[in-house]
Amino acid sequence: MMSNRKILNFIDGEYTEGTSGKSFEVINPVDGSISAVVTEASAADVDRAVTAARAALEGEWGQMAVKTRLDLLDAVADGIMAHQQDFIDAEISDTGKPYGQVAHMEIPRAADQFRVFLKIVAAGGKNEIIDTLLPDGGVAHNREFRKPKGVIAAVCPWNLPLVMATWKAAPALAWGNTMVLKPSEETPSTAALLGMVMNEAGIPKGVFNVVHGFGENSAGGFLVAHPGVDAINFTGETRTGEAIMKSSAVGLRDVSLELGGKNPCIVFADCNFAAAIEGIAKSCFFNCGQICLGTERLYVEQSIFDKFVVALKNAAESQTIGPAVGPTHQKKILSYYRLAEQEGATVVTGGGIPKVNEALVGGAWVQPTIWTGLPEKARLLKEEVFGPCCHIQPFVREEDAIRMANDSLYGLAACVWSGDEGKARRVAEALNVGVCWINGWMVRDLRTAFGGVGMSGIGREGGIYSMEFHTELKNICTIMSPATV
Ligand code: NAD
Ligand code: 6OH
Repeated sequence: MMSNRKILNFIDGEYTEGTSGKSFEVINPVDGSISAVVTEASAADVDRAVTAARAALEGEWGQMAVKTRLDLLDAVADGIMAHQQDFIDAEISDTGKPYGQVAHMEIPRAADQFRVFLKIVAAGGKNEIIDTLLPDGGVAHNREFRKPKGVIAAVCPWNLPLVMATWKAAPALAWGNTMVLKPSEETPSTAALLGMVMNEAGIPKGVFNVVHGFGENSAGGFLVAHPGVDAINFTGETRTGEAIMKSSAVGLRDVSLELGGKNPCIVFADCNFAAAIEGIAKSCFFNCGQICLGTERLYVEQSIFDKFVVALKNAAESQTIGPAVGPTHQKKILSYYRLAEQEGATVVTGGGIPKVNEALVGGAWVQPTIWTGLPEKARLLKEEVFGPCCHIQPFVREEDAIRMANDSLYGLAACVWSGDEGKARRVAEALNVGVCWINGWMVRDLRTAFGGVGMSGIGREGGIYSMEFHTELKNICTIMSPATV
């Protein structure tokens, strides 16, 4: 069925068709129907968006009192919640996610992100004053001072569309920058709605712009290559991150990269078994496994291995999950399901497409899947699937579990389940990741540092760490005459 929902670029405070004359379709992954038609931005449209962002920075937004700016962002948070039903409908239509997840977690968190960052800005930075004693008896006061970085390009993935868009927009705007956002071509709807909320909240035109399209030779590529962009904030695949980093080298623009993961989870026999199964089922299957923090490699102490495999199988088979984001990603997940079998895995459960009723057969459905029996060098244990699946490996010695968990080029997140706090901490400290949860998963305090090591990225987002990326630090050195000291 053809949708008549049309999604436009949002440039300089106005929705616009742009100049490319090109458009593309968004597929509803629940049944394969067309949910929207999107206007693709041309290089000229991207240029207009960057130019508008620059003008806003040099105009009203740049001159605005910080308190006024933060009040406007508070109104943006309220505006998201005032339009929450529109955001929920748009997100579900693009992603096929379960209603409760979008309504109770993702949309409220998007609004909250504005509140969290405006509070951090309001609380003030960690700027230092250093006094230098001068030979003439005077003193120089060195005061650290932060300015907005400038025009920020934010390029987002499809797995948590509004959460990711606002995770980028809230700190960028709170620290006084302007921005151009490029949402994923698979999930453009909620970022587009954000333009309306910005206008209603009274954010000056040009501060927040949205351009739609693909990566290379399209809106994403045009945006990251634009010389008017001062810094690029990217979340997505590692390969794309590498391409974006190359782009950012031209003109020496700063870059923040939140990339993929192949996250391990170590389960000791002394864990709270029921809590571990419940938490691990979530970390493997939540959001159809399409979450960078999700678990794909489990290392389970030998003495509980058989019992654990049966219990996680039962948990997997009772999951209600949405579809993958679309047919292309569904194919990618299924190709890994085939690879697992080619590499000799035992399929504990799943491994294919679930039976769905006739109206949904065109959807991007995949089964929650568990494997055992792969050698550690198997490709399946090295590459990110980004689907609802995991492999379970037994271990006997703690050091072997740590070694296998760390045998990855990625290093985003990990989990350790154990009733022995000292052991759990010791293991957590030994894992090469940006975040490690002990006896839980995905507890996110937005003030904490978030990011990965190795192929999982560069830089940290969250709390005061977002300030580092979104501001330029300068030193203002005032030389006081001896008489005034
Ligand atoms: P992707 O890299 O394919 O696309 C992300 C965005 O980059 C899209 O908007 C896309 O259009 C754009 N893009 C692609 N090529 C580009 C180019 N050459 N120049 C500029 N822009 C370009 O990622 P995805 O498939 O949307 O998301 C899934 C991936 O994202 C997974 O690997 C996942 O682990 C990762 N991810 C990481 C985090 C994190 O915080 N570490 C969070 C969410 C997703
Ligand atoms: C990636 O898929 C998940 C990202 C999550 C966050 O950025 C977060 O802040 O929780």
